[in-house]
Amino acid sequence: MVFSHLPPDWQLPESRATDESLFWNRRRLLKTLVGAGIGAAVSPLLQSCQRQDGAIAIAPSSPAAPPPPTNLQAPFLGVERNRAFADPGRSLTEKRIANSYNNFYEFGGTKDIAQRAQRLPTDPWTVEVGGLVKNPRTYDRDDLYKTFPIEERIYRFRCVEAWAMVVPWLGFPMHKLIAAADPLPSAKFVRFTSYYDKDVTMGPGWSLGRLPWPYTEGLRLDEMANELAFFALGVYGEPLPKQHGAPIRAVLPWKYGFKGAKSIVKVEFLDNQPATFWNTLAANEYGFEANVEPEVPHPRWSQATERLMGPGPAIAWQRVPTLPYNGYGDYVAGLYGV
Ligand SMILES: Nc1nc2c(c(=O)[nH]1)N[C@H]1C(S)=C(S)[C@@H](COP(=O)(O)O)O[C@H]1N2
Ligand SMILES: [Mo]
Repeated sequence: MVFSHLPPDWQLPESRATDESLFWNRRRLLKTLVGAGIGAAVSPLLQSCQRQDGAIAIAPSSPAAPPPPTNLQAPFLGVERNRAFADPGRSLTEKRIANSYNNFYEFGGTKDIAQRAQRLPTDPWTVEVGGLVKNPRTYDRDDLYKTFPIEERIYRFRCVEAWAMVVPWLGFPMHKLIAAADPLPSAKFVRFTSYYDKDVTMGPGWSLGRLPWPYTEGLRLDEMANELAFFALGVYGEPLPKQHGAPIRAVLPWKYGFKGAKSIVKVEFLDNQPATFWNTLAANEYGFEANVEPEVPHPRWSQATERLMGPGPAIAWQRVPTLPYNGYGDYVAGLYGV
């Protein structure tokens, strides 16, 4: 079973080869385990744990340990972790896993786009903030780092494809940008637009040119103003690698991962709900709101549980229950009249 954002009629031969049971194929997994000196002991277990959907389930041997401190690098030296988001209740996903299992459809429909994404030209970079605001402004990369106070937050992350990670982001809450832009009373929504240049992002053999590029996403203004809504400039103590959406991407931990547009070039304040990439492609599969709701199945799979990456030396999946609003209901339920 392919848990892909792309509806079946969009699953071209290339993306059909992206089944995660192929990505995390047995050979690679065994190699990792052998490398860690535990292959021989674990391989019979793997056989018995190979799931029908191809995911490997290994029960965690111990409860989640508190996250280790992140190894901060320049320009993030001295940045503090926000205490409200220091304990996600699960172990941090290993950096090498989060950095190599990505969705970034501009660079292909597979999870292993990290190499290809290195083509993204991030220097110089500008983000144009405008629309219905009193203070339109174009920020370059330095401006982003200097204008907004940067903090670290560990957030749970839930893709609509039912996989999950726990990631330490570095950045600033979106309400800081709202304050700087000073929206007019008529502004009710925001639209984020990702970098797009088909000559750069679409490589040879990659032919999803018919998708509704550029990638756009949006929020209601009150959602954007919520404490959780975050712009990330870094991850795991370092500036965002290109595959994670360098140099700036949105992170909205109570919503499915696709709401978090990567490599943002434009932020526009609008009076109407904007059309968005996945919603335009398949409105019945990807709502505009896209809050994590375990009891509402995706038309092609259940959302009741998720495959959590790691922890431990092996690349492994644990199947864990999905929580309403991804566990962030205390922050956001009020936005939805609950
Ligand atoms: N521009 C752009 N942003 C994007 C995507 C994309 O394909 N293009 N994929 C989204 C999806 S589906 C997910 S799950 C997350 C993945 O983020 P990560 O690869 O950094 O974990 O990015 C989101 N942002
Ligand atoms: Mo996703």
